[in-house]
Amino acid sequence: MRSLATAAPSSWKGHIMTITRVFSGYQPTGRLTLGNLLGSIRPAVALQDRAECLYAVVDLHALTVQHDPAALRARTIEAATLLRACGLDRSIGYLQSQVTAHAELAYLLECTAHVGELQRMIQYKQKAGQARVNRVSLLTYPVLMAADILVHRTDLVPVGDDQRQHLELTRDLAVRFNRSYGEVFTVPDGVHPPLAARVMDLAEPTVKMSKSTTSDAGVIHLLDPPEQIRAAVARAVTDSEGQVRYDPDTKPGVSNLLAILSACTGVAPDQVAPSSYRALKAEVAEAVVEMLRPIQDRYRHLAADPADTERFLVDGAARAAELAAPVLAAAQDAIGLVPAGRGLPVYGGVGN
Ligand code: AQP
Repeated sequence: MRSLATAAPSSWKGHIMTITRVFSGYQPTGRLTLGNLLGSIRPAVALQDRAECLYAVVDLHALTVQHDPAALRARTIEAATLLRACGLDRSIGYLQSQVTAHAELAYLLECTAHVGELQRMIQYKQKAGQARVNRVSLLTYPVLMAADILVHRTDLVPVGDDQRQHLELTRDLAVRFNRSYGEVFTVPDGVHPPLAARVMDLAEPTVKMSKSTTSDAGVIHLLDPPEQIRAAVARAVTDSEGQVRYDPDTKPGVSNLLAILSACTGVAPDQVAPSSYRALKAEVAEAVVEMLRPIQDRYRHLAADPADTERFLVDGAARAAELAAPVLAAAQDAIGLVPAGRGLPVYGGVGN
């Protein structure tokens, strides 16, 4: 939460007002998963009544690895519709590429970031190691993510555990820019769910569940039919101990199932203790199927009227652009660019 008395766009100056602004982003690199829902979408939905919330399908981020343009477009539309179906319909929702201030601010922040700190990003090291040739954008995308957040003077970012390092970079860049050029950005905080902040892959419980994984065996997508969800949970890797207890270090598979069950039902992991792994899996499968049922119903309803989602996104992009413009202008001004359309000020001269 912040007072906007000093850092406000010029149209707000003079009004002391306090608001909390929330931003979250979802990459259309694949189909949204249970991890995305529990780690970020649900916390973002819960914040809608207490804050001014924005979210974007961050389509530019999906260009950082090899991609198929037609599939990207289809995934983008699916994600935008599905996020509404999950309950993010009282937020300002839009497609990142339609609000150009994100990419414009990213360049200014690239002029603030250091190559070494980007090379240290865990996700960069993981993804860069998988390909023979890497796109420059794979290295720089955490800066674009920082721009996504900072361009709205975001206070709170609902994110899963995997994004902690990127959020820390965002905070570092905001502080560095503010120190060097003057107070432009709000330094944001992360909001992490108490449970299931890192949902693990059911087939490989030491690795996070991911939408762009090469094998789908351990991934639950939000639009998977119930029988597919039941089969994925039934196949989930556990251990040979046979005891249902929560201990992520020594029992990652069972603890992951308990965390998912707990996040779905709201009951603490040590309070949900089915007698056997079989019973645990049955309970997890039903809890996930029941949680996803209304989302899937709503998705089908929304997908039948794409024009409605298009209107929602166009309105969202217009509002997001309006909110971003003064922040981008403040950053451009602070860093030393000559602002457009405000007349050329008389400078004292810089000598030879
Ligand atoms: N397994 C997860 N558990 C909890 N939260 C998760 N998130 C992602 N996976 C999990 C959170 O979902 C939000 C949106 O994620 P993203 O679209 O930015 O992509 P990501 O973090 O890189 O995760 P993915 O789904 O695995 O995408 P790919 O495969 O493209 O890397 C974020 O808040 C994230 O923390």
